[in-house]
Amino acid sequence: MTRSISTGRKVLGAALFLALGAPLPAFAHAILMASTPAVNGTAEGPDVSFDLRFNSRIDHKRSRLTLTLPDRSQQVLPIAEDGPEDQLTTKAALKPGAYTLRWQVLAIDGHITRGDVPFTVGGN
Ligand SMILES: [Cu+2]
Repeated sequence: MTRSISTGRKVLGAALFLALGAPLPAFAHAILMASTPAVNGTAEGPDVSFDLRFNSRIDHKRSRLTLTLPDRSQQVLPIAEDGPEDQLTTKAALKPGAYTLRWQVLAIDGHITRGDVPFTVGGN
């Protein structure tokens, strides 16, 4: 009774690379954390300052702020390039009425996100 059992089993060293302590992936795409004017908020005209703060660094040059005016026309607002890395700031002279600021930003992870900030400029 011959029992041949092949034990030619090579145990290859399993290389487990446990990335303990490695940094977590950078924050996902940018999310709006706070804004001035606030969503559905009111701003005092005519000189309105905008400040949108995100949860991560964003590319100022590849981000865009588009304002929809009360007459539905649109206007691209220049983004200040010297602002904080996680904020977009700009200014505009606005008449009283209902506006929507559409933001589109490129986060450092390469993802583009967008959203709207409707607001009202108060009359006087
Ligand atoms: Cu992302």
